[in-house]
Amino acid sequence: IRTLRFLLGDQLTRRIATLTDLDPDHDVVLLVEVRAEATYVRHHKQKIAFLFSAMRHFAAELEAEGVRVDYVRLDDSANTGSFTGELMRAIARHEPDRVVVTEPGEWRVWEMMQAWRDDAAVPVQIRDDNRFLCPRADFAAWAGDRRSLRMETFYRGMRRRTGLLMDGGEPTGGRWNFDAENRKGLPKGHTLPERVGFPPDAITRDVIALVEAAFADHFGATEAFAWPVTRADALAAFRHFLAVGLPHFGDYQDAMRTGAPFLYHALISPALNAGLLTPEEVCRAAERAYREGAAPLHCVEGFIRQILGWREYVRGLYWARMPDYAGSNALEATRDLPWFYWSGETAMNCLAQSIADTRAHAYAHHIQRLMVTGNFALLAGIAPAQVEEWYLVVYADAYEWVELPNVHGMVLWADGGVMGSKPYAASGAYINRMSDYCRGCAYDVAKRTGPTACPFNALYWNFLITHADRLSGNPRLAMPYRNLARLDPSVRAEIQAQAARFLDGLAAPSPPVQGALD
Ligand code: FAD
Ligand code: DLZ
Ligand code: SF4
Repeated sequence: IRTLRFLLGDQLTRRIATLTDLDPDHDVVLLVEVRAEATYVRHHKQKIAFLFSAMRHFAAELEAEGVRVDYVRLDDSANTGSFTGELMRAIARHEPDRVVVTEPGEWRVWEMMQAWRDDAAVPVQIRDDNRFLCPRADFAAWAGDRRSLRMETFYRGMRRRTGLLMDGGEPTGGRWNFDAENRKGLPKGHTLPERVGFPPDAITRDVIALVEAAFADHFGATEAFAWPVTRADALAAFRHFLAVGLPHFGDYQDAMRTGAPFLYHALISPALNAGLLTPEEVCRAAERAYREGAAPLHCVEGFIRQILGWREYVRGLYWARMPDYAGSNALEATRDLPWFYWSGETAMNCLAQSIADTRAHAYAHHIQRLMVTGNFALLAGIAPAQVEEWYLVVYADAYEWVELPNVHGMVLWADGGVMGSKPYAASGAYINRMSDYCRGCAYDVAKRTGPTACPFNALYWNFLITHADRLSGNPRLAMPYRNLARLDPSVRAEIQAQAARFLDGLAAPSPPVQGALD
């Protein structure tokens, strides 16, 4: 064997750097299902099933093309359970001249790869991940050692660099950003499109059975599994989004509705992150939809900004600032993650709904992640590492390169402003404006204090009071701090007492444990 090409589970594209010079006559492609990757955090069962199924389908496609594939299954008796163990075993098995891999999506695996270079009996070549539109080195050069890095500046550079939504040197439509038009709530009675689901085929059913047996104690249900696990199905899902979702994507991007986990979102992040779709092709297709008159500019710009802007930006930031990035805790948040993040057992309806969606689908859309589960964790001062682990576990699209900046930086402001100029703290009024959750809630969103008051309200004011030293001078928070200053000191004290009572209650043992102690 000339070259052993080791493909990780989130690198499932024929165009990945690992395979560009593949020689079917002399090379072997290695894919491995390993326990360590499924358990370094205890991923949602659907995430593991999605990835194993996508890996098995991709391996079959390579084989159909005449490529020699060495596929190690989770239940193969000699499986050592880790990337390193399986790579070393495969080197012994095939005796290649060299190993080729593409850089991974997580620092943890990057460190493993450095060790392979030292320890393997043959040379190990690590290639740049050519799926991203901004190479790591280019982002690092842009970032330099600046303390704060704004997405908007980066995004404009990426528009210029790729020519996406550009007319000559100018942004199409004369503006870079149509975010102000992307904040509508859903009108009452508005009918939403159905999700295009992909019911499990025989391979996915096998994998689900394997996951249910091997990872029985992991979070999440598999009954509603409907993710596309091949490139062909991922393309079909994306085409449906282009026709049905994109024309409304911008308008209702921030809306939330009970029993409607998907709204007009694209549902492509698991496929995109695993390699079944490429960011460039989905951006180009969205632009084409605008040019052909199939979707309005503010929707297309909103969509392209998420991928060309946010997605590339968080990936660049992750690699430019790791490993130190994960260690900061600017707001000194230390509270334990409440048990209801796993059980969904809370009277706060917005949280219960978002967590139920997450458990059923390994998915929640952006605003649920940011303004419900995220906002609560920020206001309640939950320890960043615990919140980050939760987000890495529960979503089918979660890898540290994308999860960490979103949680550590955007949601928790634990980086002290590298990513966002201010924390996204909000009271119940925001959730009420953007959703119908409050109508079905045991709490009253209009109240700040008292036994039925929405907890988000006291927590929000308490958050501003607690962090006044750090945040009150921030010009983007001038208005909330002016409102706070207008509150009568007795009202402030009442709010603080309300928040303290609520937060003390969070520390209480979860209901089943309480039952056991009685
Ligand atoms: P759409 O809403 O249809 O958006 C289209 C695409 O834009 C997404 O598929 C995604 O690739 C990209 N995108 C949108 N927002 C972001 C963003 N903030 N960062 C990076 N890409 C973005 N996304 C992940 O892929 N993995 C994660 O682990 C992840 N963790 C998140 C954690 C928090 C706290 C928050 C606030 C956001 C997180 N996101 C993550 C971003 C975003 O919520 C998801 O990408 C999106 O919900 C995926 O669903 P979709 O494909 O329907 O997205
Ligand atoms: C997430 C994941 C899981 C659950 N299992 C595997 C696996 O068995 N084999 C594999 O190659 N990759 C898996 N992955 C994805 C890896 O964790 C991912 O490649 C790294 O986190 C780097 O991004
Ligand atoms: Fe959430 Fe408060 Fe609304 Fe209940 S009232 S759904 S807790 S924001």
